[in-house]
Amino acid sequence: LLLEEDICRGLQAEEFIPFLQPQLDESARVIGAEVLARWQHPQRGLLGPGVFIEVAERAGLVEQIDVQMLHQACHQLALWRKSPATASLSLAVNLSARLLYQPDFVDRLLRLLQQSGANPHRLKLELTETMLLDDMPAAIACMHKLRGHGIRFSIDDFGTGYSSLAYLQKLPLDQLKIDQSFVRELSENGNSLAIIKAICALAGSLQLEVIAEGVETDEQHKRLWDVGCRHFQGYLFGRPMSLEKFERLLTTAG
Ligand code: G
Ligand code: G
Ligand code: MN
Ligand code: NA
Repeated sequence: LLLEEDICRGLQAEEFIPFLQPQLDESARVIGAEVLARWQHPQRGLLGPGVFIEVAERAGLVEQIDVQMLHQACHQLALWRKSPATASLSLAVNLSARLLYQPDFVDRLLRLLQQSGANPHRLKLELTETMLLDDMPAAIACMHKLRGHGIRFSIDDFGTGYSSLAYLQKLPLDQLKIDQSFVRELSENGNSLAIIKAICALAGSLQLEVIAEGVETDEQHKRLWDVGCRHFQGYLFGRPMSLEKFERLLTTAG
């Protein structure tokens, strides 16, 4: 209860901020970042989602965290849009099912994009398979509307849910995100490589982009490359970092 109340207070005080983890393309250029929430707690310091996401979910507060991340992401995209050096950067925001299924979510997000001046084509939403299966028809309708405005969709933690692959035909998707558990076992376990290979082949034939997360070593990077993966995220390229640090990385990597 205490943590719940503290999250409420933190939301009011706007203590939740986005950290950005770089995402790279085939030529190792930074093409954007995943937004990962952090809580700048006045007493406890900087807290990661491990401390608050589950409690926030149970308390029905995670939607508000997501909304605050969306606001800050759109604000940042609008600023980046003004300079040719940053105008093509995209941001991927994690969404909880609860937010996606709010009846006014589509209108609210479209209004946010319009008011912030962000380019909708630079916003990606990360959803999980299990969340989409809760109410597939609603998810499809929502995604079609947003995609009509240029917003893109990625399936997070792909391959870890208990879902069938049938939904891949039905959902308007842009990207599959290979779960880091497969990447982690890449060097030890032949099965992980086979699974990643299959995901890349599947994505290729469905004309979806693939990104691997949790890439920590050159060897993992190379193996992913060899099976056709061309987008990467992981400690090898950068940890989740403050906006200031991310922008410094852009200028030094530029
Ligand atoms: O950085 P990492 O520890 O940063 O994130 C841990 C988990 O928290 C991940 O599964 C990530 O998807 C989730 N997460 C991080 N930020 C957000 C957010 O803004 N909204 C939601 N719903 N989940 C988030
Ligand atoms: O949204 P999602 O569940 O995919 O969140 C990604 C999580 O993975 C975050 O907690 C992030 O900090 C973490 N992460 C990102 N890159 C790496 C990595 O290279 N290695 C490990 N172990 N964790 C990572
Ligand atoms: Mn994610
Ligand atoms: Na993930």
